[in-house]
Amino acid sequence: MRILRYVRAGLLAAAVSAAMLLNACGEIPEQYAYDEEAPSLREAYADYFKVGAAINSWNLEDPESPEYKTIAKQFSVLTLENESKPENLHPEEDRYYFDKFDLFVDFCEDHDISPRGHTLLWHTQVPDWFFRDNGHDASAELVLSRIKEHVTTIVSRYKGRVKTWDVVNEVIGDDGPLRQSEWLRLVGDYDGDGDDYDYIETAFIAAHEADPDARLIINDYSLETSSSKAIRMYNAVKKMLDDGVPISGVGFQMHIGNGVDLDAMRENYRIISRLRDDYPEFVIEVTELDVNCYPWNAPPADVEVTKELLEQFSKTYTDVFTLFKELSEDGLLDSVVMWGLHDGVSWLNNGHSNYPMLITKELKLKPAFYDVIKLAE
Ligand code: 9MR
Repeated sequence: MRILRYVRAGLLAAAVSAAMLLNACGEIPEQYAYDEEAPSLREAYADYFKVGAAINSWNLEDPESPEYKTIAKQFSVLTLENESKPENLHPEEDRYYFDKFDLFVDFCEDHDISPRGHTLLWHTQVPDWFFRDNGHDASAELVLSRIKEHVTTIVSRYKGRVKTWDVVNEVIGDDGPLRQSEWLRLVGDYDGDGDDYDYIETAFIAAHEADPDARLIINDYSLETSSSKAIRMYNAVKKMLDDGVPISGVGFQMHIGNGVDLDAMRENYRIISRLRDDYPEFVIEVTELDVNCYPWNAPPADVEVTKELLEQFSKTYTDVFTLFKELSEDGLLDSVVMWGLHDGVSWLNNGHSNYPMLITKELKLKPAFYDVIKLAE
């Protein structure tokens, strides 16, 4: 036990001195993300794409707080991390709670930031009432009419103000074509046309009718690393587009590991971008980028911030931003959102502290932040 503690302390000391070394060389200034002289991601990437983060409404309450100032300075697009999901916006069938989302949209308008709506439908963070009728399974008709009412009410409230919606989240299967969810189980192939996309189609059609100018996204994870999942996404979207369903683009969540195979990733983006062959306006968005520095399936322990990790981390971020620039130059990508404001609030801190964002938990800029800024120049 004691030996382990000494090993951990030694590694921590090594990590700290690695960070100090960088500063002592004068390469990395000690800056906070909200400092006036600090570089701004939104400014650096203005010619390529909007850059943003997932935040929470409590970050927007005090204009003097470091979080508020960081958000206003660094970002041109924002997502609410949890407060615009079905369980929060629409927890009971006849009750909506819009106050947090209203505050968020007002803040965005005051700061020339694009608000994203995340997410109209998901298999998780969704209240059970959608699927039940007097203690029994709801019929397909009832589920579809509830989807229509839910989507119409929310999208029409923010018509012209929230220009992009994640209409459905994580509906593609990890093995089969679609995820097995309550939506799928209860609605199935309702129109009898041979596919099971009916609940997804209903959501997109309702969103489009409520705001014909809104960008409507189908959002999912692992598209960048699993070509079979990217192909399943391509097939589903192609079929729906051919059937006239108004899908504007695919969201790549991009919850990635520390170290990427850029060529393989580029190929997976190409699979989705082939939708442009028939639908020239089709877009891609990056919706939830973060870099998990913790190996999958390893037992909980804090990430050791070694020199090697720092270098790999910077390389991972610059690799993916290199790809984003290419996609932007091809006219495919105009929005990149990171999933969290700083390390301290990332969802990846479960049971151990992680190092996934470009900004530390003290709101200091990391070396990788400066590398990403340099890449834009
Ligand atoms: O970051 C969100 C976390 O606070 C919630 O507990 C979690 C609930 O499942 O959802 C997280 O956000 C998810 C996003 O909405 C969809 N893609 C995966 C994200 C990380 O889990």
